[in-house]
Amino acid sequence: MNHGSDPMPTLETSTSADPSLDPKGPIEGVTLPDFSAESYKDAYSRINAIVIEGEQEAHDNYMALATLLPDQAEELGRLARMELKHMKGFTACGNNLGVTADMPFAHEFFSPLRNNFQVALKEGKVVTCLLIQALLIEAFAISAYHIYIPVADPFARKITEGVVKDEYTHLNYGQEWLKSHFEESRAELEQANRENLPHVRRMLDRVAADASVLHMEKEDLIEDFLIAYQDALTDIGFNPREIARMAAAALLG
Ligand code: PL3
Ligand code: FE2
Ligand code: FE2
Repeated sequence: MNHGSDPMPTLETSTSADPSLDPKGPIEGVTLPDFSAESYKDAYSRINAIVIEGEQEAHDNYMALATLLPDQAEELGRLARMELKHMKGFTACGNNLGVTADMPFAHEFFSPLRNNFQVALKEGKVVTCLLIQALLIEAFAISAYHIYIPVADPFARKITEGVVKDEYTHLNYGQEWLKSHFEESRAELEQANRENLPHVRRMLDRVAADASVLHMEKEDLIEDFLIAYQDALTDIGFNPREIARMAAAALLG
């Protein structure tokens, strides 16, 4: 990955609680795209829509989880509200660039994970719902936002830096719940991983060409996603061999 620490001229100087984000602005080896190019705006119309739709669905998913975990309703409601704030932030990013988000594309993009979440919800499968939303979708968001920050326009960069900190608290929420129910959740987690990780891989494949127009490389997205996801699985209680087997599901799907 290309997170260097060269003291280049700065875009802005906000510091971040996340040490993997370089607060010094442009990084050696990173060239910023032309944010006003038609090709940039075209790719952004789909990526921006994916992010807006993802944040909206994250809101809906936490509200749905609250019906399965009524004693957690207050905390889940708090997470859901953060997602709406993220959605508004990313809507502003599109408006700022004069881009119209392609929402029908994004709605279809999320349909495999949305459908699997809805089926699990109807069956009362909390563990599967948490794996899909709090682990897979949040890890996907964290990787995307990390890789986006160094190549974002200054307005979007500021917003994304704030959002990514929140996403860690969402990943952590799922992690803590699953950790404290590990033995009884293990089999369902493995099954849900097998059924959903291949969808994440296909989502990454589908977004790669547009992401590259934004100067985000697929290899970096995959690397960052796997780091966040594997860290979460380790914390929950899986051993390295089990995690390797779970990650391999992405190749088989
Ligand atoms: C959870 O809180 C939100 C889920 C959102 C999913 C985001 C997936 C993003 C994939 C595209 C990467 C580009 C990021 C650019 C940001 C404008
Ligand atoms: Fe979010
Ligand atoms: Fe989130």
